[in-house]
Amino acid sequence: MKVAIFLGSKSDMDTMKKAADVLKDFGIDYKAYVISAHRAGDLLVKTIKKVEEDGCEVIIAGAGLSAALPGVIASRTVLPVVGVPLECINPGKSNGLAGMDALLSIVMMPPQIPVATVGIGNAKNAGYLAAQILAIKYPEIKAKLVEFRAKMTADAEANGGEGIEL
Ligand code: RP5
Repeated sequence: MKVAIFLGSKSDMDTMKKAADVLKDFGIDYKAYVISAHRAGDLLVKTIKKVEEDGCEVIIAGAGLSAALPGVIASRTVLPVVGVPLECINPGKSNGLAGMDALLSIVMMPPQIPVATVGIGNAKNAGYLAAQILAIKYPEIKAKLVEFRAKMTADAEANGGEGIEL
């Protein structure tokens, strides 16, 4: 397993699945865990150790509301942690501050313990960033990223980037 994805709650699954989908596209092996930093701190610490022992090289963590999860993980490992602030979508419960609460909580880490924070709900970018970090070490992942970017350029050319008539 190269990447561990942590979710603060099962209610975060739909959004965080998008990070997993990107990893799948690049053939990157991952495992996902639902563990709240606030509700199950001991289990979280144990699981961080376990994923390190299993060879994990990058961690993605998504959470909503006060969103301690990515920061707590970063405090417990020197692996790079990519944080995804989530809008809390919970029918019948408060939806928090539309993700601004989680964004500020995750991005405003104290010095020495960084979390690489992507945009609110942008779990896809967490997947791409994890792939780019791994590409430093794995040429096959780098080759796939280069190919993916080349296709983006070709699509942009085909979609008006080479000039259009208006
Ligand atoms: C956060 O609180 C979770 O990441 C989730 O986004 C939010 C609500 O959690 P649940 O009440 O749905 O478990 O910790």
